[in-house]
Amino acid sequence: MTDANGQEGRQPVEGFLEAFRGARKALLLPHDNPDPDGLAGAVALRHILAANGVDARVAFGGMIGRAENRAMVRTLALDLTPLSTLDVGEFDAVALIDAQPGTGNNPVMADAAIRAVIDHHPLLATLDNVRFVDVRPEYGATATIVTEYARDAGVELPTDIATALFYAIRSETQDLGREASPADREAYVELLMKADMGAVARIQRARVPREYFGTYLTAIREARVHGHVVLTDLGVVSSADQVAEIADFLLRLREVTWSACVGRRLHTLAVSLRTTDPFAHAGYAIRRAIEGLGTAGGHGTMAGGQVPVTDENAEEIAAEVKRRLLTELGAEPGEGDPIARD
Ligand SMILES: [Mn+2]
Repeated sequence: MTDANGQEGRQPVEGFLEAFRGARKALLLPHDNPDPDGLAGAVALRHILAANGVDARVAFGGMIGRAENRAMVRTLALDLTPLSTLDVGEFDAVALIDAQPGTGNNPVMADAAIRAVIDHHPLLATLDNVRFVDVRPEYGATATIVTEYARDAGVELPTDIATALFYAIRSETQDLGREASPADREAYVELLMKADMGAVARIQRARVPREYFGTYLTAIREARVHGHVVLTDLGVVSSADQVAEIADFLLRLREVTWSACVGRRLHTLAVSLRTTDPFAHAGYAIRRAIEGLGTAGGHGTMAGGQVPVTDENAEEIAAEVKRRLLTELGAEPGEGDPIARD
């Protein structure tokens, strides 16, 4: 392993801690509308930093929308701060967790202020100004990287953090079945022995409001099959997470290899793309599809993007995004076939 400074023969966690040496106020940021992987990774890194005498805050932009993710924060009493209540300029050391500068899914567009980037999404740009970069696209979860840090640094993980990391790997890799590496498997087993499985069950089976079922109703009613692609439009959503969840849900349709979902929250159109093809590049496909309209990033089989819209142009832009997605994926244009009929 070679760390960000090109130093061989030392553990990545040493480079991470080195990057934070002398920091007075450290801020750990997952991507906006954070998922369990970003949240667990950030919270565990805070614990590792604290064990090394560095105080850090975990903040997030957007909202935590998905019922399971809210249950995770509540059940494990994760200490998180909404970014809107902070002045990022006050922090002299910022790390991005499960995110990178310039992808549009985090508030940091330039790399100058960042000390560390820890992520498993393919690197979009060289981060010359970042002191420590640990990006491992071959890993299924950022939580795995952080679990290794704790192991290598000899930092004991308390039950709540171990449970968060365990749930993160489980949800991010769909129980090690999606884009998981041997390292993910090893971390999963290690964390399994420490995690509170009762808490995991409460998170995974989180109770949901009626609106949740309405979202599925809309998703199914609006879904159209265009050859090997199923595409749906949720209209206005209450969180961007719903768009990702529905894209995962629709990918179970047997006859397709791609699923796509769009939904609008306030002045952002969220776009999610999924594929069953392990050799596909969903991240590149979505970036090409929304080029010039918005920003996007992702892994091989899952990707997401966001496009700014106004009340006036939202429908027109959603239509354009859907058209471009179908073209990009080589799907049949036109109306498509409804997936279900009354
Ligand atoms: Mn992740």
